[in-house]
Amino acid sequence: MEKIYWFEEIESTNEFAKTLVKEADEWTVVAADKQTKGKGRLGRNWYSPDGGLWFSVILKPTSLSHLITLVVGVAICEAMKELKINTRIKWPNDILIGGKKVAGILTEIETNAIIVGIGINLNVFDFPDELGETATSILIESGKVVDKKEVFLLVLNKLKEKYNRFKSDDIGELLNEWRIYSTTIGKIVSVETPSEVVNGEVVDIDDEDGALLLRLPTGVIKKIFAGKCKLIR
Ligand code: BT5
Repeated sequence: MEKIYWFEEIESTNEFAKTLVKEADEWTVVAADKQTKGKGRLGRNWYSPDGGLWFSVILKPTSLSHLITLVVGVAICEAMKELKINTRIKWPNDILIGGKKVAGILTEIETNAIIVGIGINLNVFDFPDELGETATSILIESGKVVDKKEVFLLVLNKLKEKYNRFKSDDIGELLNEWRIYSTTIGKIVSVETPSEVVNGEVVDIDDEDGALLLRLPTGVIKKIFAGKCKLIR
């Protein structure tokens, strides 16, 4: 059984999860109605008002790999499908509706655990100006207010199902599921990695580690492990 901490307000559920991670059992969950310092990747901010679903899960798999981000993406898309909402995944961690971001995943690898942070814009009406063009919510897309706890349990259950398969080494099939939701494969993209910007066509993701396989204009296939991906066409 999981242990769930649910706060009305917190700085960041990922940061709080970090304070528990050493002693915590797997499936310790930290959730909050609102975050005052929600985090994205690489120090970016994550807008986390009331109405959204913001939570972090502590997992302790034997191999601590970023592949888990892809597995979580599939779990979120499947949960959304049950709500009759079609979502797609932009590698590695953006969940989109009609090209706009509805959810994000922040995977942080600690010494003995992985903290998976999930943010889903559920009942969020509007966004700050800088996100107006790129972000959306379930409420904006469907016109319906959804039950936060119900979506939380749905996502958590999907995550358990996928994670059990991940642990039993069913990676190939999970990656196939990821490919079905992907909006990145076959596209021309520009990827900003920590060290450079690389343009090319996405041919696939790597079966071993989920890295992006990019065909450069020279024809060479380059493996990208981390970065921010912009769709060009
Ligand atoms: C992410 O980062 O997409 C990871 C988001 C993870 C949030 C969860 S909420 C629970 C847990 N606790 C935390 O503190 N974080 C996790 P990244 O790919 O770096 O995207 C960040 C960018 O998305 C920002 O720079 C904005 O451009 C945009 N953004 C910020 N807030 C957004 C929102 N609510 N909806 C859509 N886009 C947003």
